Amino acid sequence: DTPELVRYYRELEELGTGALWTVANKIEPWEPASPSVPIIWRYNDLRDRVMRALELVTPEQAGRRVVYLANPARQDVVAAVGWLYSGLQVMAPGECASSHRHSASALRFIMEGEGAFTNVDGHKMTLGRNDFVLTPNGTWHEHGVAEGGTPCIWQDGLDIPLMNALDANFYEVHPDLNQAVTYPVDDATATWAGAGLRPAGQDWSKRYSPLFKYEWEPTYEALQRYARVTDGSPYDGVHMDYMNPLTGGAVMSTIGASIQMLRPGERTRA
Ligand code: 1HN
Repeated sequence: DTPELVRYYRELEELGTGALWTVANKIEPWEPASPSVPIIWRYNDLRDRVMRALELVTPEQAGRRVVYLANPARQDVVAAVGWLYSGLQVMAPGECASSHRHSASALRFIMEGEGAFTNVDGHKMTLGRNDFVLTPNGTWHEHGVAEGGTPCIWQDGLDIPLMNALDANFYEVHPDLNQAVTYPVDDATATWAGAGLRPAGQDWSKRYSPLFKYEWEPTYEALQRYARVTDGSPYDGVHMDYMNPLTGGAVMSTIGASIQMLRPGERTRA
């Protein structure tokens, strides 16, 4: 840059402007460029630490006991990768968090424990190991573990960094703290998880899946059945998407979810 250009850039800066040609490659990369770095979080390393939060903080103190996954190259936001947040949450038997909603969409995968439940807009769902559950943007939700259960750990995934980047996130506590159960327990799965069937005349106009809970047994069975007739992807093994049964598309507009099965000895390509 010549002294004249440097002066010019300074003048522009003082006026709250800039010369596009100095930043064009940065703001319009030739290819998508992720600042996140690859990292493996091992459940074996994290599980005991997550459990320790049960003794260290009460739900009242913590709001929720979560150990979040921090991508080391993303110090600017709390993100596991890209614009997605993820964490491991633990709750003890008899605990129930207050109901709330936010513009971030959330999904959860139950890692372990018995007796977990969640209530999404009045649809209470019982949650077992390896179940997958949605709490889409704007839905009231609360989670807990039944008195007779065991400590439960689930992995949360939310599009919090994305919503924050859009200046669109908010968090609201339910006026009644806990919301009523207004439908029969597990009705969403009973209504929308039929094998290729949907209830006649039932409409759904929301932009997320009406099926909030994807149970593990039919999921594992679907993987095994598919594996009988396919070699699977050389990159991803037997790979299936959780879908909105009404559209065949992603479960929510900003976060999709898939399940992968690797068979014994299987090693996939990069
Ligand atoms: C949230 O609402 C949950 O509902 C979990 O359990 C993790 C992380 C950030 C903001 C909201 C939950 C969250 C969260």
